[in-house]
Amino acid sequence: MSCSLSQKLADEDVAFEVQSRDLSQLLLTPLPYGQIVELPKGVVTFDRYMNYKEIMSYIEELPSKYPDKVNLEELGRSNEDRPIYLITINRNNNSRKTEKPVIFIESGAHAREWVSPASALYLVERLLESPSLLRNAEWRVVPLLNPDGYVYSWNHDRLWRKNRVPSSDPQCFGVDLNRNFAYHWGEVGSSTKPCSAIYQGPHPFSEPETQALRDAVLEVQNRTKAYLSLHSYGQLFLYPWGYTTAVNHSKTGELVTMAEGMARKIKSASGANYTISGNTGIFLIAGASDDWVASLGVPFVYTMELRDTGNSAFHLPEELIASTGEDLWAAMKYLGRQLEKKKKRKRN
Ligand code: 0X9
Ligand code: ZN
Repeated sequence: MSCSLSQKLADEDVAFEVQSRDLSQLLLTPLPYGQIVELPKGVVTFDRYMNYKEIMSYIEELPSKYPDKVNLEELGRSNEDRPIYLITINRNNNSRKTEKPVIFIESGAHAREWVSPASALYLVERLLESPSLLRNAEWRVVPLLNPDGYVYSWNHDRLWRKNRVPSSDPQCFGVDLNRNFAYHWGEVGSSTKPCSAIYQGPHPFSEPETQALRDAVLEVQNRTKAYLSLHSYGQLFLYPWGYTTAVNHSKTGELVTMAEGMARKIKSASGANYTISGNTGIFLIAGASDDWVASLGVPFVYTMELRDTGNSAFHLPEELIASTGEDLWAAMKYLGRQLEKKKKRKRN
């Protein structure tokens, strides 16, 4: 964006967001994504972004590859009738009577943030290799909350954000799923206009995608100890409340300490800097999933904005997918172990 344009917008008091510092580069580079040689069934890669079909094929093969650890559930279907999956990872998954604490991961709410579902799948792979982290927790991962948007961002508009529901305006599609949750819905940082990128929807939980997530969260509400909403970009841990600066979350101290621990682990694993931020006003937004989950009483809730800090924005280079996955893995190992320690301390 040229200086004069951003100056003009600022002068006119028009809120704007820089989505790409060099749009021509992004749009003129022929996207290789239409022409990739598709992976064989059930195979995963973090060397490049996987298309929708590949992601589905990997997810759908998991239960037969790991029958004792993985349970796959279809939570519902998107507006365009694609499945919304929940992957549950546990030891001895066959006995579903487990009452272990749950760590819940939500990813892929925003279509263009491709590194979010990629990192969630990276985490799934790591968890399946790490039985010790499954001993005392059950991991629940919704890897692609917005499949319709993801497909649209591959085939039509790389920077698409919302789902693809038709609206009252025949020209405009999509609800911002992260504005559609029923906690202070429709307040700050969201729009009533269907053409806006942050359209909140006609009412809270109006979308099949958010309904599916709502029901999955409510099912394990009492035993969920941590919830992570994965987005990009910015390298941030954001904790509630995100809808206001007027109220502090009652557990702010603990939320910050845990986030500091996660950021420290990432720093020593990869050198990447993640900043911790509460309701500082950068992301004053109502109707996001994080606040709704925190309002249920889940103690450790974060939105994690993954890499980078703005150089490539939503089009994070493929070489950085695995490192971003490692960031998440380092953070989740720490979180999992801290929750174990807390539980032990409580018991003694
Ligand atoms: O705006 C969002 O939904 C998130 N940022 S993004 O750039 N990935 O779109 C931030 C959500 C943070 N949560 C709250 N403020 N409640
Ligand atoms: Zn996002």
